[in-house]
Amino acid sequence: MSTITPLTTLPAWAALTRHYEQINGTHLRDLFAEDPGRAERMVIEGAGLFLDYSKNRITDETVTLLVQLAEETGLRAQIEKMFNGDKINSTEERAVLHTALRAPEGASVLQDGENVVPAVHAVLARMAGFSERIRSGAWKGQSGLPIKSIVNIGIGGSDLGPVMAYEALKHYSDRSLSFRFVSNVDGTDFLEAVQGLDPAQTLFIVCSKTFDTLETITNAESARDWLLKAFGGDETAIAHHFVAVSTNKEKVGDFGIDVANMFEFWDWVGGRYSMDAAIGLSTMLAIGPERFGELLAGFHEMDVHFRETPFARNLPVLMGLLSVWYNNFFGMQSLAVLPYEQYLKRFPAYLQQLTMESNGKSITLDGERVDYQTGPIYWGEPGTNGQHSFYQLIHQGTRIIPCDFIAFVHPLTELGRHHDLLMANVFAQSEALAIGKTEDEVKKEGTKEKLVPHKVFEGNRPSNTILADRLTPKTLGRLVALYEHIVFTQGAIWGINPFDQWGVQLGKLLAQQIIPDLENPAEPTLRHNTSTNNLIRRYRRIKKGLS
Ligand code: G6Q
Repeated sequence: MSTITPLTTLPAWAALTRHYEQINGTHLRDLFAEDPGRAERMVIEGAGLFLDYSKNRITDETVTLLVQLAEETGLRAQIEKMFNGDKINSTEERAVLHTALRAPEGASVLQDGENVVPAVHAVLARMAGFSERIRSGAWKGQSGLPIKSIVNIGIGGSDLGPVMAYEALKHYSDRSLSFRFVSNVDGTDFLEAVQGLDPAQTLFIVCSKTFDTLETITNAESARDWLLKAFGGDETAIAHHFVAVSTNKEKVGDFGIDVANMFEFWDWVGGRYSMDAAIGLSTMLAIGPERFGELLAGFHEMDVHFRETPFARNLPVLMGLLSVWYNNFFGMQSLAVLPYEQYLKRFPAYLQQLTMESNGKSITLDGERVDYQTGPIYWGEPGTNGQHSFYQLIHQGTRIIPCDFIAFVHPLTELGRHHDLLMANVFAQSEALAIGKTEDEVKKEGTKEKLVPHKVFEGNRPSNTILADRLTPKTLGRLVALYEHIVFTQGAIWGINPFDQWGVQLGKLLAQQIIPDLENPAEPTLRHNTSTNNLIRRYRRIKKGLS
């Protein structure tokens, strides 16, 4: 029996359905023409970010109704539950406390009656001490040489955050150290990552919450072999060249890494919410402890904004609600995140996991199947590159794709006119999408009759523009936390659990069953689906050189 009022029976849902009928036929061109104050009114400044949301297919009434929906679904109470350490990840019976990872020293966040903040800061202090030793050259490899290359081994949440943050903050990184990231079980990933590295000056960080992930353990074993080969099999080298980040001390020890070289985190931190836990060790090594502290401060600023700001002025709440508006009422299926900042080139990939692993669910917290759409498909690439590839579909395709443009007033690297040109493009794109170009306008340009329909831009394509001052560690923290809380807002509206990932399990289990079928020297009896059986037989046959 359901204990939660089904989403589609809420009064705000019905009101939004009626409101959608009224607004669907309205063009953004008219919304702007009829309301001169729109652009000034529909902006929010919060937690160091500026959001212009005026180019959305909304009126003030839409915002009122969306906020009403958030109230009726209990978003406010859900937010408090998260911050207070309630076990809101109900299918795994865990608290969801990534916000405690960036709580300032001296704050109190209770988990099962215990304040977790001192433990968080104790790990941060150990990470800082270790980072200083590596960065200063005090930490020596097996042969007495300082570390020059750091290889992060991890996958999913133990990889995407570290890679994205390293790329995003490269400007602030110690360029005398090189950083590489290995995630895929495809051996090419490992071999390419260690290509040209000197084992005597290489440090591996094995990042795994569980320390039993097939890809990570396989890569870590290959790393151990690679290192030991260079040191004639002397296992004492491991302590100088391997550290671990995990919640699982026992397995770290079993692997052969000294637990003194392990940086801990906790089961109340989800993998995709862990880049600001010890999983961010590579980030700290790259930018130093002080700047890592600024990153955490940025996250925390957004946490406070999310928790304390009224919904209509709350960046993550409003952006989350707008995505619900498009996803559930307009039936738009995807959402593009388009950073106009080359350093954010891995940000869309990072967001794909954050958003889609979190809200790619079809069962409510009550165990009922949803009768509405949940997580949209997130994707994107940095501008202006994307403009010369997939933007065509965003401008003139049959599907409408709401866009989040992210841009910065100041570039990190000054180079002639480049930044003004970049910014001119981001401003131009959102205007072209919203306003478009009418048939009359195209004709007035003297366009040949038969080309006119091809050159018409419908417009009415929605977007948000986030304009920040400069990409600093703090701003990155604010941006990541913004999307974390957008995901939270969406999940609360849809009544699903954004913090589990059961969908990843089935494929993992099946792979485990197939491994012996591939490695068995004798012909195995295959009991899979017939297509899978055929593929396995063909693979075995060709691999053995039989055709
Ligand atoms: C993230 C997911 C998943 C996880 C990886 C790696 O939220 O749970 O992407 O991070 O499967 O897991 P380990 O860190 O346990 O190796």
